[in-house]
Amino acid sequence: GFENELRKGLEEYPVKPGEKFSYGTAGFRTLGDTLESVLFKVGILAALRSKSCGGKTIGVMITASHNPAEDNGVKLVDPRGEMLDTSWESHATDFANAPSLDAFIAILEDFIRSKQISLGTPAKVVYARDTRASGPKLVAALRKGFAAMGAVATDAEVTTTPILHYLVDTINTTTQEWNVNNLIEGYYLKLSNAFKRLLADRGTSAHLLIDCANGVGALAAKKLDDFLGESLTLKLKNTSVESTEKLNKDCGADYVKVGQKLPPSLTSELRPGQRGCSLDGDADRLIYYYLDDSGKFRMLDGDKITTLVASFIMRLVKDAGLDDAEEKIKVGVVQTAYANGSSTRYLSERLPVTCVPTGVKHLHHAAAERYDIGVYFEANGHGTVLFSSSAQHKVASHKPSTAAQATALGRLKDVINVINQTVGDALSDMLLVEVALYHMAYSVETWDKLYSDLPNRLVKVKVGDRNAFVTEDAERRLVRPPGLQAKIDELVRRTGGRSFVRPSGTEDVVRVYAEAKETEAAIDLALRVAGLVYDEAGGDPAQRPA
Ligand code: G16
Repeated sequence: GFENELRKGLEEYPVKPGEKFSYGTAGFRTLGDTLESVLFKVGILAALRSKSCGGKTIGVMITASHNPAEDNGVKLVDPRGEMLDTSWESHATDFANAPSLDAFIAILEDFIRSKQISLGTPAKVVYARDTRASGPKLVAALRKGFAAMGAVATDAEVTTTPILHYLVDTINTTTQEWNVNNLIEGYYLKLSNAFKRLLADRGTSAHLLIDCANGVGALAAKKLDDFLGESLTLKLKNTSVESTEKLNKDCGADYVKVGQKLPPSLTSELRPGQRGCSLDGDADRLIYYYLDDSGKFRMLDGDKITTLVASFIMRLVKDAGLDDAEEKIKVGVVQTAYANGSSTRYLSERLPVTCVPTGVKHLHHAAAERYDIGVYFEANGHGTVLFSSSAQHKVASHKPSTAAQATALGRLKDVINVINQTVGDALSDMLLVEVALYHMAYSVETWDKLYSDLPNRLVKVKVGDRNAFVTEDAERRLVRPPGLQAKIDELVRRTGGRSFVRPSGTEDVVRVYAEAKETEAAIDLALRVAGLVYDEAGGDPAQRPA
């Protein structure tokens, strides 16, 4: 039976000649129309992952996040809501690239043996997709993979990536009877109830403009708005989810972060001093901004969010009396090489800071390993806060000795509930920012002025083979191609500033980042380094970055 199902699936979803897939920073990601064969096999892999985790529920999210509308992707979510164990990634790649039924069965058998997976264990999965047009077809292929393995599958339909991560964690920990709609409602209740308590004494309701990137975040933000009542009034823009071609088009968190500018659709919406924010296509990234007195656009990215959130949490820990010798809770920050140098400097003077390679899984892991409370954000706005179980226990059992301590402790408990600890969650992060601003008594300008960003530039270089670029030291240095790093060092030495080069894990490009004291110098450095990369990769001189 099983082999027959596999045969049928592989006949229906063959790997086409020349196709090559790779499980990267955020799973498989490429043109949506090419992904059906991958989804069928991901269905099988997710079921095997569930079996190997003793029948725990595994998540599958179909999305290409901030990437263009015609792209799509898929990633697996492990039982506690975290990204798939990295030791399974190369197997996912092998599965996807198996060219024939025989090759696939050989890989499968070998894999099942090496991981000692007992096929008799039941498999459970929960899956969701974003609003992309290719989504339904990919879901159909995924379900056939589940069916071939006899997995019990729960459909969370069209929802955000962070909600899917939350669902996986909740399904695996709840002791109650559940259905997916109740669990999703529980998510909104958890966030909004804690938020309302934290802002109970604010009085006036604030307005917040949200650019929903014409994606699934629009649906979730609308729902959240209903739960928030008068505690916060959301003004939603770029909510055209039906026009699927508009997804991330001239809007969304990546557009704002990379272009360092306001989406044109918001220019007549945002008034000076008012704050707004952008979500990305699956609502796991968040970028804030405002217009200053002179009408100039000011961006508050993941680094600024880290700074605000870490300061707020450190203050609560201190005010609650949890930073004394006995119960000391250590708060720390995790960043990547993309973090603005000014943010790293500001933060390092106040708390421990760790730098890790790009990809939420790396930040999440470091935050969990190193700190009691780990605040992690990528500069692109993807991040959250992790509370270790010992920190959560200390918060739960701490006996405050003054009324002020009791208040701070109560707030800390609510803050934990506002946060989606499983993964970066734009809507949860947005509530957290609003809470932090209120309790720190910061205006958006005060927040912005905690430190000034160094001017910076991010450039993409299209090369023949991005895998020729290999990094070390948390992606801050290249080890291959040989000799290239020395040339970059020489440029940096001459112009000042900082620059690094790394292959993207989600797009077929090499990324170049540069920052310097002056904008001109940052742009110049980025372009010069991009030129070096281009020459090294032997590209067409006509397309050399300039
Ligand atoms: C994904 C990852 C992020 C990463 C980003 C860009 O984001 O989840 O951790 O920063 O890709 O990665 P790269 O530079 O390797 O292409 P998202 O929001 O697209 O899922």
